[in-house]
Amino acid sequence: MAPGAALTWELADDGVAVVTFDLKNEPVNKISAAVKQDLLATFEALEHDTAVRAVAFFSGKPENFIAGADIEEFVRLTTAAEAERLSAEGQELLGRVARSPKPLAVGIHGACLGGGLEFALACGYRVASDHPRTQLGLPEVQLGILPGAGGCQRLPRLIGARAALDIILAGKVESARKAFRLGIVDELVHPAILRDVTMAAAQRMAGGWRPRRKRPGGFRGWLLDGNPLGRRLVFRAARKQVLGQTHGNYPAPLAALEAVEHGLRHGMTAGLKREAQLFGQLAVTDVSRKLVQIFFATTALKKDFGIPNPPPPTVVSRLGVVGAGFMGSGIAGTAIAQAAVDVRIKDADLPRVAKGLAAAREILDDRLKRRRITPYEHARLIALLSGSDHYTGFGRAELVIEAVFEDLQVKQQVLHEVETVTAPDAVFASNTSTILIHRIAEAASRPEQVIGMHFFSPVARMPLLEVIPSGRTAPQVVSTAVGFGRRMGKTAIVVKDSPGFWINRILTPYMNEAGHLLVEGVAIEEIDRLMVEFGFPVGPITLMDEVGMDVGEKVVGVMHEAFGERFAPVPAFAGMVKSGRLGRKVGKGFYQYAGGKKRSVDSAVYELIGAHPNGGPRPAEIIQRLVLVMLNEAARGVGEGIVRSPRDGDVGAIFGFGFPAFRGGPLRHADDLGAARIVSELERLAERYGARFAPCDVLREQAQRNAKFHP
Ligand code: 3H9
Repeated sequence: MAPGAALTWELADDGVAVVTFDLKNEPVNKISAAVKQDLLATFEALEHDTAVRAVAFFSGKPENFIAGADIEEFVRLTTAAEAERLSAEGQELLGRVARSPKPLAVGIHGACLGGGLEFALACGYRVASDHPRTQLGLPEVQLGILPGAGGCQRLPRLIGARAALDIILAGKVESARKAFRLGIVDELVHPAILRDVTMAAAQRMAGGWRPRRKRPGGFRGWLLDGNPLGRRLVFRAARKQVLGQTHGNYPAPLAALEAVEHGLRHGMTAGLKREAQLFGQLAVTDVSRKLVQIFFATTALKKDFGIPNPPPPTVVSRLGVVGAGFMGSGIAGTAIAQAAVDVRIKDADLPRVAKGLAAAREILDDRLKRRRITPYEHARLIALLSGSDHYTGFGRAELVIEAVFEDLQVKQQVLHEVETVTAPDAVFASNTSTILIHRIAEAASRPEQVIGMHFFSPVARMPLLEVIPSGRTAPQVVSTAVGFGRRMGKTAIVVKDSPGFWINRILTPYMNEAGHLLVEGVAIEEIDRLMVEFGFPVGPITLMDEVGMDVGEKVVGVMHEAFGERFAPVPAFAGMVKSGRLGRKVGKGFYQYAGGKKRSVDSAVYELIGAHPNGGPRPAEIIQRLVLVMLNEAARGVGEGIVRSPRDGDVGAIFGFGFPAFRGGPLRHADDLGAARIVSELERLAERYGARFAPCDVLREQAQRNAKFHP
């Protein structure tokens, strides 16, 4: 083998060549140009070696199979033609693997993603370990591209168009168990016997045996996607769904759909050609560049503890949660589901504890229902959950998170109680959204152990965690909070202890502006529709209903007090709270809710807030006001050091409330618009609508120096 080569092979006694892929000095195996050369040379040698009768292929990495094509390589491409060539070369290589006279069996343990799965699909037989780390999928559309090495062709042929589109169009990654159920994997085994089972399959194939696979989906599968008529319906439905979800902002899913459809209609060769063309077009789009930047930003955050020279985090094996409400139970259930830690919930009385335990359990039941965990794992995890109306069991907790009523005195009282029952080095984290951490810590006997961990609702689904050290928090406490948040599956950003932290700081002016627009006569649905088209998952009025008007009122109040007039609440909103229209949780807000679903706007609301929908400003002006007021506050926040970097600010906004990912986050979007343009627009808006639009110093300086947040 060539020195430094990523692939090595040796011949076992029975004519099976064992190939190992291990990219040296890299944490994961990825397919770069050099690896492609290596693969080609290796397969040529195997083909020519008459002693080789079959091949068994493994990764040399203990926890990773192949993470796909090398992303860094394709972001360097500058033209669609270059990108198309890259895709065609990948297809050619995998075509060769698929046509190889020496049959291949792969043993998959760890992540098998993108080009990695496309490689596995080109092989004759796939064995996967049933380890939780073994995940298979085609996440390409999450990067704004499509599976460009034959994935859009081979996956639908293997598992049927419907199941393949489900994975490709959403960029899904599935557990090995699900992949086995879908027919992507031929055998699912314990990691301890992965090698032996793969070798045995290769031996059988060396003897002429070939796997016989059933038609995907049985008769129903044939009816729907085994014939042209059924397929047409499948594609029509998929296209409609994609457009409904992306509003035309993300070109990759539609292009992937086209690549799959073209291949099934015109055959493999034509399909591959179209796939490569579309890959080429997508790879150089601005959307793809933005999504790749987010991938690298979140990857960097996985290793970043938010402080210089972070001490190793304390390993949390027992978590105490005080407050069995919606947030507390969400934190408890998610901590068990993701980190498998022992959790004890405490609340003032047993009925509340019982309710919290039931809600936490629902998170685990949901995982079971979605078959993310087995009944055995479910039973094991449920056993980790307990609760009480006193603090028994808290003495052994390394971390306690409080999620009690948003009141300084109440929180300080809980802190005092927790300190008396926990070990001196236990961490106390507050899930407050409105109270400053240093204020809570004023009541602490061990203030260095106090920190903020601000989760978002619903905890099980929202991917962001704000970690807020006060000026006195010990570095190890920061590492512990970030580390544990990460184990809970969250992307954690460390933010400054300042009113609203990062997310509420930039959301509040946006929500308030929606209120101003309402009062000026813009219809509720119109405001929401425009922002959904801009790329938000829901509009600001729907978001208010989700958050709850009472919570919103509290947040605005705090911000108004801290920052003055530009945060002044819209008076009309007070009526909503007074009349009990708190939002989804009570079944009525701006919209009506029935059976857990959002229904139409409740027109009675207009009277309540004294507004009369009459059109209001032009759509472009509405969008501009909502977006620029947020960008202005975000820029101001960066200037104040609320986030440690524009990277954290962008990732936070995308994961915290769904700022459109294809725009790269509020600060990248500001860079795209340009500070000079934003400043002049803000000045115009300030003249027309008031000082809340006055451009902040950070933007003014940037405009002067022609500077950017992300140089
Ligand atoms: C593709 O395949 C296109 C094809 O269809 C067609 C082409 C023609 N490339 O996340 P981690 C780096 S597109 C380059 O901390 P984990 C990562 O940046 C690809 N680098 O580890 C980090 O670098 P550093 C489709 C990559 O264990 C280091 O590896 N595939 C790639 O938490 C460790 O990463 C994907 O989208 C890559 N493909 O998670 C999968 N993958 O140490 C992307 C990783 O310098 N990758 N790196 O900061 C992942 O989802 C996760 O990294 C993975 C491991 C689950 C694999």
